Amino acid sequence: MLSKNIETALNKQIRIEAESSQVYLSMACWAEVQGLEGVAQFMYRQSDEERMHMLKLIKYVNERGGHASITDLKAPKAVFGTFKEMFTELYQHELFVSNSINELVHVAFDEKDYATHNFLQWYVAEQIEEEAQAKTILDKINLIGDDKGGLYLFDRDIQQITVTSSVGINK
Ligand code: OFO
Repeated sequence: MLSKNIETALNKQIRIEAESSQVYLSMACWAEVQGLEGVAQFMYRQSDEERMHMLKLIKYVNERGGHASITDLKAPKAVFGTFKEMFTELYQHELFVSNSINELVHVAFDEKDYATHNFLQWYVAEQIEEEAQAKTILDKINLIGDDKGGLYLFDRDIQQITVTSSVGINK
């Protein structure tokens, strides 16, 4: 059975994962209307993954005697100045999510809720992977700069970008 404190903290994370899904969906739309199909597909996939992260938390809360709350969400940014700006925001967003997961792990530990602490380890590993991937992409974008040809190739190659983290978690 979850304590009220843990339930509230997990519900906060459910909302963050839902908002992450919306953030990447909005990035997918912007990339798509800019004509970068590869980037758009990558963002659509990221958005789906965030929804999966949200669902995993929802199921956990409901199965442990809590009640997952589905709330209204903050509207994501719809327009970006450049692709570099968009990928910088993606990286910053992943850092923010990692922080939030770390805080959650801390709460679980403080409350001696070892089942939740154990459940959250999947998210800890996932964030290592997502942060590494976002950083790899941002490094590539920084190399390309404003070069249109580079961006064209990047759009083609982004489908292949995957970072094998040392943790080796399967999604
Ligand atoms: Fe939910 O992993 Fe990214 O944010």
